[in-house]
Amino acid sequence: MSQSIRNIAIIAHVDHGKTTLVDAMLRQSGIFRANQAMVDRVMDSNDLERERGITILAKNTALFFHDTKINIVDTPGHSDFGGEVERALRMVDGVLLLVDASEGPLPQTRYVLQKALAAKLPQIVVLNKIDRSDARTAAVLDEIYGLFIDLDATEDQLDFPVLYTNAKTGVAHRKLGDDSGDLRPLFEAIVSGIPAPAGDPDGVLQVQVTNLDYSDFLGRIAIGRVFNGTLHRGSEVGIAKLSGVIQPTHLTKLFTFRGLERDEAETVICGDMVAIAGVEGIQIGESITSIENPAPLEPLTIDEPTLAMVFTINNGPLSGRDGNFVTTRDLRSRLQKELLTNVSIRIEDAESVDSFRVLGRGELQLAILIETMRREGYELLVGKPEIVVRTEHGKKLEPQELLVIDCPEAFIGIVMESIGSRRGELAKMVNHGSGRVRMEFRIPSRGLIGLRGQLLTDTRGTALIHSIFDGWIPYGGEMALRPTGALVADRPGPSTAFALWGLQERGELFIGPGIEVYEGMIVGENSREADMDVNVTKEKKQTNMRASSADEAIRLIPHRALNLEQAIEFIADDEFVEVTPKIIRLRKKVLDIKKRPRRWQQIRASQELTPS
Ligand SMILES: Nc1nc2c(ncn2[C@@H]2O[C@H](COP(=O)(O)OP(=O)(O)OP(=O)(O)O)[C@@H](O)[C@H]2O)c(=O)[nH]1
Ligand SMILES: [Mg+2]
Repeated sequence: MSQSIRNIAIIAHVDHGKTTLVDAMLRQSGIFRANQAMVDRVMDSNDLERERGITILAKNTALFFHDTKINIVDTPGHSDFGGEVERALRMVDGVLLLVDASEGPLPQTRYVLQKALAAKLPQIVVLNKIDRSDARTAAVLDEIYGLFIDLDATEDQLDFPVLYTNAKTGVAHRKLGDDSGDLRPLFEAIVSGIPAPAGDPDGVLQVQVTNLDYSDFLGRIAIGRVFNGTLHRGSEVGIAKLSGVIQPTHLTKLFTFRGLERDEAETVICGDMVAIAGVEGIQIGESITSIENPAPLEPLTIDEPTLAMVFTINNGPLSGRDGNFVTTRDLRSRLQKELLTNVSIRIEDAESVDSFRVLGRGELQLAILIETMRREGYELLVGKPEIVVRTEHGKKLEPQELLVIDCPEAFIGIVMESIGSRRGELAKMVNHGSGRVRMEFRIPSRGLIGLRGQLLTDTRGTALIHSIFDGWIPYGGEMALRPTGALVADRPGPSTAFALWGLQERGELFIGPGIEVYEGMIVGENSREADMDVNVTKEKKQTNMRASSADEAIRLIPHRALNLEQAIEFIADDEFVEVTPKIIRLRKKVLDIKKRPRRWQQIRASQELTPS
């Protein structure tokens, strides 16, 4: 029994301030040298996290408060990365449930709290951002009690400590307005409110591996928690494989966490978090135990994926120009590598030998994977996201989401209409009296594909949109597809300003002049329902007119360059997004104008109707 360790995870809805609070905790614990420059949200260490300002991967850190070591897992709040939170909860003895004092509990707050209650982890509720001018702290606390009750919390669980914080300035209060000037009340609440880890340092070794890391120097690194016994550097231990086999291995190096560093250790006793080098072949969810006397821990299970996308090799005419990895073999080995560290992803073979079906929790999760791959030098094509359909007792089921939209009152009508057309049903509407309303819908997950962009347009960028998986419902049949067709290049060549100028009334263009296109590439959105083949390479006929006055006539409306997520949202069933390290293009699946099915949507719909 170790008295001097506490293990906590910080959980919350996206952007409620988890990583900022960890910053403040690290600063105040004296982990950093006084003159050490520290960036904001230092735990969001990978490039994509910094660019997007969100946490994608759960990460460990540790600090000392007096003589107590506090191991902290910072988790992502975006629902697509819920798998990270589920794993983090396996490592800890309690959670800080953070809630924005103005936004209040949102779908992911519900999700993470539900998981924490199910794991019987004690909670400390932290109302953050109390400095916001629109903070409604008391009302939000009521909503949190309501949420606990709604999730069938026991009397004991309802008796949680509450703290009020400003994570940006690093202040925590026991009571609003008390004279606290730092985070001491929070540290004290963690030490007194979260139990010390159980386990016997002399007992049988049990380590659960919840994360993997890789270093060029040390190879694969397993990160996990020692639940029982003691790890000794250099000793022989067994990996309890998911298959039930115990595979012997040698512990080369052990590390514990301290701030952003890892300290080498000779021994790590139960209760602590550890990073272990030398355990080749271990996978997330497996455990490490004694070879002589194995006592494997339950393997980790997490929620199933709900969304799938086909990844295939780039077989377009411009393939291989930008990327280093373009073959089926490259794609397969990269995806297999992803499986090692990303447990909420699955990979299946698709119909053709050079494609794979990648299953995940949401569009953002898959977009992050694609973005990471293109930065590593991969080229690939990805298809339209589709939801995962299940069959249970002979019935076809599809996933449903709880969708929460917060927007100014003026947009209620248009939002309801957009969501209604995607089979969303209003479950609840609350008017906070601030000019904004909060609406809750239940909607098939399919209905969310492309919805975000649409709602932002509908509400002129003012809507806050949050959704979360909410169980399985009977499959509702075909859903309306993208209402517009594509403008499709009918021949290869560089685009010209003259040709684009002639086309811009037809719809919205995705490319500007001087861009190399190929037959079958999508250059814009048609304002009509059908696809339209267009020539974007047309040159103006030479005339005797002076060039300058001729060019004056060409005024191009700025085109809409789609980023990866927008491109994924845009494409229809018969289209691909082409991703290379340098460019994102959209294209038809069938490039050849003569071979391309003309009325693809109707053909598909009639296939749906034919009983197989
Ligand atoms: N006014 C105010 N802003 C805060 C406070 N805490 C965090 N923020 C801001 O809220 C934004 C989100 O903070 P993060 O720490 O990235 O939130 P997070 O919960 O880690 O977000 P995810 O990991 O992506 O779920 C940042 O712009 C912070 O500066 C606070 O107490 N007051
Ligand atoms: Mg974060």
